[in-house]
Amino acid sequence: MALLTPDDLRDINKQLQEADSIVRRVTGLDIKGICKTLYGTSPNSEKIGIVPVTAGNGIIKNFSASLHAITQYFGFDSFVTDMSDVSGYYEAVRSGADIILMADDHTFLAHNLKNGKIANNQPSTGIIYAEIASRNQKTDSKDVLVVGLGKVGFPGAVHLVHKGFRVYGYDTDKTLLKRAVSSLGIIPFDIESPKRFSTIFEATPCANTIPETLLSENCVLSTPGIPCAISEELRLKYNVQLVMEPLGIGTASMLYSVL
Ligand code: NAD
Ligand code: 2YJ
Ligand code: MG
Repeated sequence: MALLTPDDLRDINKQLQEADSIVRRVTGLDIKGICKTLYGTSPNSEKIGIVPVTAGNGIIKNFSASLHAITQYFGFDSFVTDMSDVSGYYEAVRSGADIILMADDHTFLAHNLKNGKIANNQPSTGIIYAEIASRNQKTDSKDVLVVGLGKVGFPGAVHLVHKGFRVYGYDTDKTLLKRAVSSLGIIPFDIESPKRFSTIFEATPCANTIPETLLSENCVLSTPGIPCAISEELRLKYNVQLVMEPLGIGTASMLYSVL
């Protein structure tokens, strides 16, 4: 399980603003607009309690502060508890939180205490990055390549199949690839074949997972995967429309899904 680092979260407001403007250029909607159409929900003065968690590898510097900045960016009323863990959870509920946000090394959840809905960061992230990819305004093609079919990529692939896309999938783990092919009917993709795509969704923890032979001019690469799936050189060479941000887009998806 790849953990976020304080460095990934540096200047989260700026990263979110930049991601928002690319999402707008690619889809015609901003991140809020994507969330509203995806889940059919809108915020209604919900108060969000962010609880730092010390379990496992412990507090990630900037994590709770970044969630605070992200929730404020999306217009939510939010606060970080002074206490951590169980005491922090108690503090959040006693201070009137409607929604709890908290993460250990394995699970990052949003739990709406008012309606009982709960969201997990990994599928929520896969679904929203897949949704952004599916809204590529610059193409009529129904072909989408999904690279990485794990906890984030698989739910994203499911979403694209449900939306009627012709989904090509690739994962270095052949068992995972077989599972996705048999359960979703996606097309197993040979990463060495020279087919160029206008839309790619990538969710792996590795760098340089997309070879040049798959890129087309102005293609959309929607990727929550850290580090980046392509080099800066390839991004510039193909004018790749890169949607990549470390925490905010996935968090927005979680929050709107529990409203
Ligand atoms: P995971 O381990 O469940 O899945 C990753 C998959 O990628 C695995 O199935 C693995 O076999 C595959 N893979 C590795 N190298 C590959 C390669 N070169 N080509 C094709 N497939 C390859 O991990 P996950 O939970 O799905 O997370 C994926 C990435 O998304 C991680 O980097 C994680 O940190 C990141 N993430 C980002 C956000 C965000 O908001 N930006 C949120 C959640 C997760
Ligand atoms: O409260 C804290 O500061 C820490 N306990 C946060 C831990 C954050 N967890 C992760 O980054 C894990 N990868 C699990 C979340 C999956 C989303 N990337
Ligand atoms: Mg994100």
